[in-house]
Amino acid sequence: MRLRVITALVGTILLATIPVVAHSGDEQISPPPAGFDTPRTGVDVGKLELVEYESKTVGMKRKARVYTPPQYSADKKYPVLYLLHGIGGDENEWARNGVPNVILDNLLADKKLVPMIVVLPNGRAAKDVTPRDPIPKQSPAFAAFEQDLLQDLIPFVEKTYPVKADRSSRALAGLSMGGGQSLNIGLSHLDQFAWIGGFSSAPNTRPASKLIENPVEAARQLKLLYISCGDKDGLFRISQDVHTMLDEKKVPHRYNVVPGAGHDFQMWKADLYHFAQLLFHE
Ligand code: FER
Repeated sequence: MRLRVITALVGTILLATIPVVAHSGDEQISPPPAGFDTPRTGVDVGKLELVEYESKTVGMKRKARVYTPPQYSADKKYPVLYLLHGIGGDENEWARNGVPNVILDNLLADKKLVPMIVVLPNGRAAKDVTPRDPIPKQSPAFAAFEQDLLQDLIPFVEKTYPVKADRSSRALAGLSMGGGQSLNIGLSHLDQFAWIGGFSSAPNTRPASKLIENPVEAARQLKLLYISCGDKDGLFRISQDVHTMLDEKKVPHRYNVVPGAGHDFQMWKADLYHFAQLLFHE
């Protein structure tokens, strides 16, 4: 509850303080159908478990949640989506406010999803930093997550679960701070991630001009780059700048601007619904 209040507060402050320029996306993506985030009777359900892994980066055990789909079997091999939270959250934020398991279970039941494992990390890689700390104290911990993810969490997941451990089977996406992390880490490690999503990305996003070193190579390697934001989100400018840069550098991407949407889980649940369906097709 407290995290939800913080996220709502951050959203409200952002709405109130930063002017928004009206802009529409290159393509209209229809909103999810009613009930996409509601448990349905007769639908097989996946599991959302809590795991701990040893982080050499932080020097302690750290927690993550892991979604395994219905009919999960160690005899199969699954692609993996790493899905990151925002400034007020941790490994529980998506589970608490975004019902990712319900959205994914429903998509699977409708045969709109490649069965995948989804890892929900704690993107604040520090011993003593909490969601209550001010942004300047939290930001370095969100930046340090790059090493934790690449050196500790991904190796743990690949040792522990039956997963396909190649870039074409690895996706990275997140909301707000997690969107910034996904763009920063993903676009500088295209050898590790072929599918990248930034949902309502925050000011931790590198300046657009610094996000992509080699546009030709990025265009060749990316299987999906998804940028989204509500046009009533105080952080809209960040996604607009990324989109403009990507157009200028001719890097193909999906740009989803949602008219009227703000900085909240209604937006991010819809993002997960759209983004997940695009993943892991040959
Ligand atoms: C900021 C405003 C918002 C910022 C981060 C955020 C790094 C993050 C918001 C969120 O995660 O919801 O100035 O600076």
